[in-house]
Amino acid sequence: ISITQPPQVAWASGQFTNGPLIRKSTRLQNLTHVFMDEKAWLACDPQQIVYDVEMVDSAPIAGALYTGVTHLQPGKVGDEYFMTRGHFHAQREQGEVYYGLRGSGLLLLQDEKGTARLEPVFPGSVHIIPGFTAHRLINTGNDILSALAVWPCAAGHDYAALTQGFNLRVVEEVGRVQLKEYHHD
Ligand code: PAN
Ligand code: ZN
Repeated sequence: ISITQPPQVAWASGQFTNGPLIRKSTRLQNLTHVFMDEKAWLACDPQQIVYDVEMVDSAPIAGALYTGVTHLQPGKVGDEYFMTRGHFHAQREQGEVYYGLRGSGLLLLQDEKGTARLEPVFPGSVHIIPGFTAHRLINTGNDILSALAVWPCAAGHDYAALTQGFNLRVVEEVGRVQLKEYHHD
């Protein structure tokens, strides 16, 4: 009989201890054409980290699941809040679950017809992301937004399908969170 120590996550911070872990940082320079205001994006520090993903290094064998935490920094490009790039799964039918750990923000969900909706993300929030649904985290708060995700290794990521972007954007106007319909030209 063997007892194996599993990875451990601190719920309050989303920090993992006891790997095996993989880390990836996404900086403003990696987020070309993601934010609405191109001029404002060019004026930002390209090296600034927008989000880090730390995930358990699991073997992508049939039926396996990945677990990872996204830490999304507070900030804006122009008046648009920092957000993840967002994606459909390459295997469109594959779903995912997000759990809010700290901070406050929004989960943007958009189906293949382009219909968008939002769920508030907060410590303890549970988000069932169905298949055929693109997803993106948006940090509308002043602190780091951390959320844990579990998804099938087989799902894959399709970023290219969203080159037209999401139809709904979240901006700060006169100090308040505002939603804007957005259609790329
Ligand atoms: C998450 C995301 C993570 C980063 O683990 O990959 O939040 O967002 P982008 O992948 O859109 O840059 C997930 O949804 N995995 O499927
Ligand atoms: Zn996903």
